[in-house]
Amino acid sequence: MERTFVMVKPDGFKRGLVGEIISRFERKGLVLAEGKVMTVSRELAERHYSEHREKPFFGELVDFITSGPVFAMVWEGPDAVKNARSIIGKTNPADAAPGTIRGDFGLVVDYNVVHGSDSPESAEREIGLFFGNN
Ligand code: RTP
Ligand code: MG
Repeated sequence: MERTFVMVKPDGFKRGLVGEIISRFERKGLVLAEGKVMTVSRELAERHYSEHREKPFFGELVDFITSGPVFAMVWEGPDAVKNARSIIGKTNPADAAPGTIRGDFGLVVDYNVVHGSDSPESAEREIGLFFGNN
């Protein structure tokens, strides 16, 4: 059994996509373990995205993720990280297949609706950041 961290980003929250997104993970068979509405502080955003600190888009990414409420979740199941990433789709919605969340609901990379951890190690780190180490 594995855990992953998933977050509906401010664009997805504002558009009322939280229920649709939860439903897609549930239909796949993953199990919701934690979920909460929150606003991400700049400090948390910078820690969450620390791997991207040197990228040209880092400032805009932090501005965006702190711009409004998000819905943070922990999902559990076999290969939870990989299964969640395949439900979410490729980073740029223009490359994401129809049937994925980004393929169905996104247009541009800056507003790609949802985040999913990229490895079991990242998942545990991100769950710790957003939900504490329980
Ligand atoms: P995420 O972390 O949000 O689940 O997305 P990801 O793994 O598919 O993509 P990652 O490389 O980790 O990038 C994190 C987020 O940064 C924004 N981004 N913008 N302007 C750009 O070229 C660019 N590249 C990435 C996206 O919002 C991406 O989700
Ligand atoms: Mg990532």
